Amino acid sequence: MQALDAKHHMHPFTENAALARKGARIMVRGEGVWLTDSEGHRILDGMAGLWCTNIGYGRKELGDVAKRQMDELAYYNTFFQTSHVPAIALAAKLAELAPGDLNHTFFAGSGSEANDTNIRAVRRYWDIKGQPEKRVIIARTNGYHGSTMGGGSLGGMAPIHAHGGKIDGIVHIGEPNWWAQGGDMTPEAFGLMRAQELEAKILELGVEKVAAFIGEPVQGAGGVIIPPSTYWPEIQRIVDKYGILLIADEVITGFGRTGNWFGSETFGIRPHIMTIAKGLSSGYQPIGGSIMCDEVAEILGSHGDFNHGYTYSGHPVAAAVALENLRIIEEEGIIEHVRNVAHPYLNERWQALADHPLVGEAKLVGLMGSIALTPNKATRAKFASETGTVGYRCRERCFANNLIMRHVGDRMIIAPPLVIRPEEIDVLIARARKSLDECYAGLKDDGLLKAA
Ligand code: PXG
Repeated sequence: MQALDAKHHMHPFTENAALARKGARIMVRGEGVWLTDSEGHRILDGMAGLWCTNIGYGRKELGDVAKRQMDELAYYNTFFQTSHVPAIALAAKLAELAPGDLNHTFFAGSGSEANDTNIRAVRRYWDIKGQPEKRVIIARTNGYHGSTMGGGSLGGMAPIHAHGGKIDGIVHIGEPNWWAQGGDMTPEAFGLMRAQELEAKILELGVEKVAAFIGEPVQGAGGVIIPPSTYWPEIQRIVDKYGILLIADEVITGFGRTGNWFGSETFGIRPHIMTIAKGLSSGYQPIGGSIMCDEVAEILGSHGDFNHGYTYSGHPVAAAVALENLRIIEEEGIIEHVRNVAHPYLNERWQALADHPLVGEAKLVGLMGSIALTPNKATRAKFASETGTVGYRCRERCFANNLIMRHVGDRMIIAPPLVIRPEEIDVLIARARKSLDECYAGLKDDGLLKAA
């Protein structure tokens, strides 16, 4: 299988030639928070796949629902004035779950597609309102919004822009990453300063040019950057003051990840549009969407066709599976489990990792967490080695110890399935600590414990 994979399968965000020499790790089974690979290792998945298997692996109900739906109506579209039961029921359920007047969902097949919908939607919204020059979307460096040309352009990741460029009318302001960028400021002062970059950018461009601001409540792929408490209230104040649209990209933070249905609730954000995917179906089917508030949906729906849509918008099997996933989250009290059991239990142990010589800060919101690796905690120093060298070495130790914990640069990140139990958290922490110890010893041996 490894040879065939190397020969025929192109992996995302991967140097395929290098992977071909090494051989991919092949996953064959999943159960709860556990994966089994082709060599029989039992691996604790500290990343819920790619931040998506919120209810854990192996829930048979979802397969049963998928089979029933395929037997009954495997596919139909939602173009040309038709609809079907799963898409209707899911849209209605999302209106019930989403805060405020976020009552209308435009479905997509993924988070990237949903963000492409958002670009077209916010520009079309201002067109209809007679302000077609309001086209610019302000986003953030090191944000992640997908890898289609639209999603990748909204994202603030230079290596993605370097491959194929970016679409016009999207500009970036700084991220609220106090650990790496806050210098001598307090986190609160730094959070305020970063948020105020939005106001400065609006004034620089002219408010008549600005359509929307987009941000993840907590940057996920950027390294689980939990913003200082001052950040989102100030962003909300600025968005309200200038009357631009606010898009909360909830692809990772939605469906219980932060201890509420949506990260917007955890951080007190009132978006006009929320991007959703991943935990919507717990990854059992590819589905995403944009949940829009009453006013945006009404404007888009009242001036001729909105010229946008995907073959699989509201796919019946994906929608039916997503509904079953939401039923499980709700009826089994999975969000209450995050809030009352898993978060408090993990938080105590996660924060205790900060006593490790390699760990600066250790932070957790709900069940998404990060630790900053550093050669000097007091100064929050970076390593002298190229950024990511130490993180990669730590990730390799985690893999060797059958724990999936990722690295982003020299930060380690986790986002386990929301159903993780205390005894599984003990295993996660024990393996993380062992991996940190081994990484530390290796860095010492190789003379890499130096600050930049
Ligand atoms: N928005 C956010 C906030 C995301 O995290 C997307 C949009 C795009 O979703 P799709 O379904 O098109 O992938 C994401 C996806 C990583 C990683 O390395 C993160 C994502 C995807 C792939 C890798 O952490 N997030």
